[in-house]
Amino acid sequence: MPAPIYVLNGPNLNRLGTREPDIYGHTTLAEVETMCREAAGDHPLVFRQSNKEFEIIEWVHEAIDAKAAIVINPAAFTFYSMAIMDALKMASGPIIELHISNVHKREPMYHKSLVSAVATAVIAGLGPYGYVVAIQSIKHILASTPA
Ligand code: DHK
Repeated sequence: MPAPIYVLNGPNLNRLGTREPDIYGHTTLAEVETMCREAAGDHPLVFRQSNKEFEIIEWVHEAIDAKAAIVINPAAFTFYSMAIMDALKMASGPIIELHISNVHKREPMYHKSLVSAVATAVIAGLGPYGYVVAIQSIKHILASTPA
């Protein structure tokens, strides 16, 4: 059984569906999780969200110990959490940084990600479908990486 893909979500993403729908749309986090599980197919998946930075860090450590791939939407932590960046630096597997919105089209405070420097790839602006692309990409990377 392959290591699960860890999909980790940061603060306020639990409010998807009603949170600034003009930016994030109307898809709820539960619906995003369903999309992720459908995209993962038989590949095991861990899907979590927290508003607490320390929890996300502990889940990154858990993924690292499982030698798992990580899809992470750090949300606002993207731009100032050196702690999450430092945790991700320890990962041996692929990391995809994901944003529902195109953060580069938004206010300047959304333009400098601390996570991008340690991510394998960045997906931003595809809406919730970006999670599907991220999981498909992780599966492709894992399939093309020698065991
Ligand atoms: C989600 C958030 O909560 C914001 O803080 C980020 C990201 C953008 C998103 O687009 O998924 O800046």
